[in-house]
Amino acid sequence: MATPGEFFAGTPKIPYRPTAGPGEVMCFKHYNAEEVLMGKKMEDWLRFSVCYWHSFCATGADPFGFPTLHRPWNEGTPMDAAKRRLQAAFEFFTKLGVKYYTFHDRDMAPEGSTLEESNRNLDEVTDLALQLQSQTGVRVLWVTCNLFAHQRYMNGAATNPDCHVLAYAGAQVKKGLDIAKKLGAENFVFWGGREGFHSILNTDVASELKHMASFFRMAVDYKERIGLKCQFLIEPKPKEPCKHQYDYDAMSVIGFLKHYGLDRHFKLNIEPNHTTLAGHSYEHDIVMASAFGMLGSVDSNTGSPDLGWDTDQFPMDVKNTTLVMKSIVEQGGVQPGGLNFDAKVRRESTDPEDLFIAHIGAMDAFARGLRNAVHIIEEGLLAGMVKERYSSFSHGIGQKVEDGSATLEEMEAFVRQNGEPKVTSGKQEKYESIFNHYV
Ligand code: XUL
Ligand code: CO
Repeated sequence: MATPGEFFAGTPKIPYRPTAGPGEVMCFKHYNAEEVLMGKKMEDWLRFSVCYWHSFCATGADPFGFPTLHRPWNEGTPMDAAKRRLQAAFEFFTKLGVKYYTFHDRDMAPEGSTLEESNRNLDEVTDLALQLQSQTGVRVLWVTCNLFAHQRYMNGAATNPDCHVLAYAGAQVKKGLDIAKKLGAENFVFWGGREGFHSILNTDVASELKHMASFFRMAVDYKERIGLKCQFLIEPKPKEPCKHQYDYDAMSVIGFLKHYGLDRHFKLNIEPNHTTLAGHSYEHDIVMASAFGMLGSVDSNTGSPDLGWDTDQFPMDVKNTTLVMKSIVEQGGVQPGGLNFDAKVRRESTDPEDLFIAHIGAMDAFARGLRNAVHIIEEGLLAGMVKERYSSFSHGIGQKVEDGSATLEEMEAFVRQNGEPKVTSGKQEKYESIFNHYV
């Protein structure tokens, strides 16, 4: 068994080497943490975070096969393993040069046979987490509660037809919020893993949604009472595990929050693999959430476009990262959120160095995306073309539509006076060609 501090003994701190050759994958060629772009360091634009569940808890087991990833930090009793995992994770964060991590309560410490025992486990392991955080300066981007894995949650947590289960989820979130405060988490995520339904025949949709809103209200209330200063985030996902998930995509979550008057307490944590499962393009929910001032954080992963499930791959496509970073830079950054790698190495990627290679590759893909986005924004060519495309809304009748004061009678009078609008090319291919120039 490796001892703490030696889990990645052969790996030094990952350097920035922009001139490294194509086969050199254990260095950054694009991510230069301290470099300033548009007034902000790269590390502050990108705010990278490593996720605990995929990178340190996962074993590579899938519905068809046994574990393939035999991690030395997962050996020993559940509590021993939890502590060894933390040591390994902090060694990894530090060597990778990432300042944030994310975790579920049940990744951090094993569930006990009672709520009290689970809470004691969490207290004990998070004491060590706090110590490692202060030794290394690594911080918690977000905490979340696992309200989907245990059997009690099979029919939902906040939307369970049995209030006893909802109460259990509430008790778990109460502790999760205490832990978020203890560790100084900057955000707290709710992913409604089992909040949805498989059959409409046994489901009272209106009641379930009302209960979910009530649940969120209790969380907001408790957060305020304990003086927890972090951003609440909801993570949309359209399917898996439920056939229909209530938090289908960015717009359904925004609609839900506005309907129940909760929108000022929450933002969204957008995961592009979930966006593509909803049938949208990679960047769609990032753009939509940002347009409504609701983009809080990003679970930066990707799926396989040819598969219909959540493969949680590391994001390596520079066109996608450019589109994401364009939205983020245009809204002035994503803080206190960040780019959390909710991504797992393939079960066939069995070498410990694959964990580094995957993160480095994805960080470089986002660094390139950031550089591209900054070029696009600083040169302003695309923005100028878009502005021109909408210029009819800056004066006259267009201005009245813009500020919401126009009437249908005015529309009719305008057309009587001006006749048929002229045909104007959308120039999509021109935009695409210009975009390609920057990638
Ligand atoms: C599930 C998923 C979760 C959330 C946190 O698809 O993305 O890991 O990010 O519960
Ligand atoms: Co996620």
